[in-house]
Amino acid sequence: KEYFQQQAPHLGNQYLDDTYLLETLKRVLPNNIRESIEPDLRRFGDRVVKDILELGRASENNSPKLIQYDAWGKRIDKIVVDESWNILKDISAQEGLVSIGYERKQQEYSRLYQYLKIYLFACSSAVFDCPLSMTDGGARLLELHGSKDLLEGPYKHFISRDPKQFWTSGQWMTEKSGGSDVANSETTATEVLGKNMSTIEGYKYFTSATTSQTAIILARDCDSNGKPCGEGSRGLSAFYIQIRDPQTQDLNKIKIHKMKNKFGTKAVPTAELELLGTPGLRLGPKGRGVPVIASILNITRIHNVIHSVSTMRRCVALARDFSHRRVVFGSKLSENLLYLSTLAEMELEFRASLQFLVDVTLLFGRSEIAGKSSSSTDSLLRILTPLSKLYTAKQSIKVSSEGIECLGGTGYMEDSDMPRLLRDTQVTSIWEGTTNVLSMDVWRSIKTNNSLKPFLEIINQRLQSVSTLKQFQFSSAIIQDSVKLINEITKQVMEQMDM
Ligand code: MFK
Ligand code: FAD
Repeated sequence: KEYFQQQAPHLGNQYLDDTYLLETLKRVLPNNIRESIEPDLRRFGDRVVKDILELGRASENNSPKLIQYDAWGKRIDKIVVDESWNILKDISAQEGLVSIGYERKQQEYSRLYQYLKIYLFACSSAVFDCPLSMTDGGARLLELHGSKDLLEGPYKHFISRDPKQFWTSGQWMTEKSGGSDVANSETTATEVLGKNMSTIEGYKYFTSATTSQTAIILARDCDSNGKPCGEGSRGLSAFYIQIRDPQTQDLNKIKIHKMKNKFGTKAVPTAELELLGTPGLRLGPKGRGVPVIASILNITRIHNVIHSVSTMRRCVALARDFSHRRVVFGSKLSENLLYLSTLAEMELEFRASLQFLVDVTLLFGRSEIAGKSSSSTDSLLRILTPLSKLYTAKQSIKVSSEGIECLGGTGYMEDSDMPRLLRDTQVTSIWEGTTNVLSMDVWRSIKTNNSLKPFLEIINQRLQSVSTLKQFQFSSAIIQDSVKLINEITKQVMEQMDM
């Protein structure tokens, strides 16, 4: 007997099917730039649902393993990853997922081009965007604070398109004593007299992308007698370390104690490890580790937005396609108003978040190009980075949870792909600063970067332009009221803050 067979949802070209993205790009990109990058995005939009998706699934199904000892009892601390993970790294280099942002061929739009490719890649790649984000942040930090040697060496590796030359990099801040409040860090960096380097000792409690070649880390400066040079976060500096010897690939005075047993991001190697005198090169001034490493944080936070928005888009794509294939109570779900209202809510959250991502990326791109940047660009970028990260992370958790329900019971099954999307995005509200910590960062940006004024100006502008749209005429009175209210709040906050 032949039983009913439900058709599975199908993923089409992730660029061409993304109608809201296509509309948005028409709005924000000059024609010549859009036309020059479109063929690549179209090709990549297809690739991410073909070999890249298969490689991502293979990585997910074979999580990294730590082999601590060889057969003879020698400590080796080898992390074994699935071969597909290494291939994803090679593809990342060839596709220019870091380099596009540094070649800057599209000038102020280079970041948008780079981040659109990562947006397409993220949900197919088993979160390979995690090592890419930290490599991107590392490259920018070296561009800003690196010596000539670092710019000739690791920087070139980070931005290489040649898989044999391409290196990834980690960002190690979190210790057992605190991830949000790094002032409690116990890791020390002792200056080696007569040499422009320090030896680093300490225990790092979360280190993702541990198979990378390098890392940027925080450590407390000590003099040659081991006495700490400063207290709290003001005593911390940022250091560049080489995790492995480039020739032998042996760990560089590092012991890996444990692989983390995680709820999601299963393919990403995250470990607890100990530095036992690893040589480190200070980046930026002594005691300025937090503001120096913030140039990585502010980039990885944007990558977090990319991952969250990419997750929402993937869930909407799967649920929408399914709605055309599933029949309930005599008609397709795509004709069912109640189901459509659920999809519409998901789509709305996705669109708002995509707008956030495009806004913050355009500002970031502009901020890097001399002559295009301005103090209001920088202030706006400073406030929108934590705000977009905290908002989109929470929304992606909500949307991916809804995505599971949209596919019914099968959505709850591992091989439907939906549980992985939820698990992987659950961490976006924790790593790179939790929601509460980022709320405080929004406040910090208001106090120290004068970001409230340009932020409210842009909200006002947006509300004004919405109120002139024909289809929103009915609500223009409400919009005018909102503008008045925002102006009133701004005035009060400015007065209270003496600004
Ligand atoms: C898939 C895509 C995503 C991939 C993710 C990759 C894997 C995950 C990797 C990680 O999770 S890495 C660890 C991430 N850890 C964090 O995000 C730490 C969260 N905690 C904070 O952000 C705290 O707010 C902070 C550590 C910054 C608090 O440090 P302090 O030193 O107690 O704060 P303080 O005194 O307010 O700031 C010190 C200086 O840094 C100030 O400058 P000044 O000394 O000149 O006044 C601040 O203005 C500056 N600063 C702080 N945050 C900044 C910043 N500057 C620019 N941007 C920021 N975001
Ligand atoms: P805590 O800082 O102890 O926070 C606990 C709770 O307190 C949170 O809910 C937080 O929001 C809240 N809280 C803290 N301060 C305040 C406050 N002032 N007001 C109100 N509430 C507050 N770190 C790295 O350095 N490198 C990595 O590669 C890395 N990879 C990671 C990978 C994964 C999968 C995970 C889960 C974490 C990773 N982390 C990494 C660590 C991550 O950045 C930290 O877990 C995060 O910053 C939170 O720090 P914590 O775990 O110490 O929690």
